[in-house]
Amino acid sequence: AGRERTLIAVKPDGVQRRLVGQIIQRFEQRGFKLVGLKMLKAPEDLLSQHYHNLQKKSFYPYLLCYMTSGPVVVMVWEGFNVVQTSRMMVGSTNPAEAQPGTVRGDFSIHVSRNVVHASDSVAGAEREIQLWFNGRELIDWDCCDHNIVCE
Ligand code: DAT
Ligand code: MG
Repeated sequence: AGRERTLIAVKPDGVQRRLVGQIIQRFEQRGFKLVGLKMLKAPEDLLSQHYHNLQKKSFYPYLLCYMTSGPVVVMVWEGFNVVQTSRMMVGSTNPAEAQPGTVRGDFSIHVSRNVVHASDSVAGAEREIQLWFNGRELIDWDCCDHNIVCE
């Protein structure tokens, strides 16, 4: 269970607003381990696979436009229960409903500009990690406090 992984991405609005450092800091201080990190301008075909379940939504064209408007910072974080915990740290999809203390609840106001992505299930995380990263880009390393933060 300690090796569960999830995909977290700082979306173009988060990069533009220079929130990357603060977002990384939240995951580090919570106790998770960074195992992959890169910045890229996401190609449209990658985004269409990433958001394959939303292609029929009315907002989908705007979503693609926003997600290709600038670079994203994509990360893989590892640790106990990281998928569920990071969804809580990110907050509700609609920032108007996101609790203060969450990334969206602290840094955003509108659903179309909600700063960050987090995988919503373990299976979804595995799919998204394979989509955004190749195996060589994910680093297996031992964090010295592993046995301190997790049994
Ligand atoms: P989440 O990102 O919380 O997993 P989702 O997978 O349902 O949410 O949707 C993906 C993204 O699509 C979401 O982060 C922002 C955008 N989106 C969702 N609902 C929207 C809406 N009603 N209007 C505009 N954008 C929306
Ligand atoms: Mg989602």
